Amino acid sequence: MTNLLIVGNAFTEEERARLSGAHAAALVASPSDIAGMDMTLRTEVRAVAFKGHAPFGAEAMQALPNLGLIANFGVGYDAIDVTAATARSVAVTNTPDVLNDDVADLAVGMMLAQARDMVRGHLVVASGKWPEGNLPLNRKMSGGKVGIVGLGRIGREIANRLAAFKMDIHYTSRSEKETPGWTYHADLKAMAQAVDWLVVALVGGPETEGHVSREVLEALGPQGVLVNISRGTTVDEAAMLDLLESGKLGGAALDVFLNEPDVDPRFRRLNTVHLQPHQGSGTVETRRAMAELQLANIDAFLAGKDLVTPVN
Ligand code: 8YV
Repeated sequence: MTNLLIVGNAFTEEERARLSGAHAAALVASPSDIAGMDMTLRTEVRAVAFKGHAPFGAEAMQALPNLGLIANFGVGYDAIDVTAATARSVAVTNTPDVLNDDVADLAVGMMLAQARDMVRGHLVVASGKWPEGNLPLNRKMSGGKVGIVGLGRIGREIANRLAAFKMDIHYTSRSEKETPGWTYHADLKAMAQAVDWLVVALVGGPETEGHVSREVLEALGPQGVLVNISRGTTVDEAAMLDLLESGKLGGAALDVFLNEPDVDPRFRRLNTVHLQPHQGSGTVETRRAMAELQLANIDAFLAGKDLVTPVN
């Protein structure tokens, strides 16, 4: 009896083997493939292990009449229609906390890479072109002013790291938090005006779509740098590209984009950006911890026990 459906071609060989070693499992590449599966198999499935960013909506859920759990591989579950899941009494779980350090590390690394022009520096040395001349001088990061957009678990890890770089920490959040002397802003545009760096650490989904608007980016200005490690949807990407191209926004360091992995080609022509292929959580250690947490939720559900990290 196949009680687990593995959904998503983003799973590695090892992750798939671990899941199907623990539970009798079938596999499909995407949520949109579920409705086309054999009816008997669809009826057997009680839990889904999901990885990736393809939309998982009501139609895919309906095609699995005995579905009780969608276990997401990732902290962000914006691809899953949680309202539809809740309406069908389908539980959703995610993998919070285990990735906070890696995502925060990458954010800081991207900031340094952007400010210090590290990729071009590497290329100059690696290509043997250093004797032809030095790089133009770059910009100092330590001691600058940074605004964290969304002081959740990842935002706080980023802020803690940047405090060690002697940066002046500002933040927006649903409510003011207890912090060691950091400045709370109720208004994002006002914060953007006050800082040199804006680091987006919001959840994805409709409630944060376009939160970093053209107006906010203009307020950040020609000396400002936008950093995004959350979801491409949180930023008005077209406005960001316009402003980067015209020099009205100083730069960007991005791990996430609107149309991943088909990133807007306009990004490639800019030399004020540092770009990463959505790899914030992409270390061996963290992906293993995420896989373990996903499986722990599936194990608990299929054994009738409490879920480890429920969302709804
Ligand atoms: C992805 C992420 O889960 O956790 C998240 O929200 O965006 C990532 O860690 C990972 O890329 C697998 O899709």
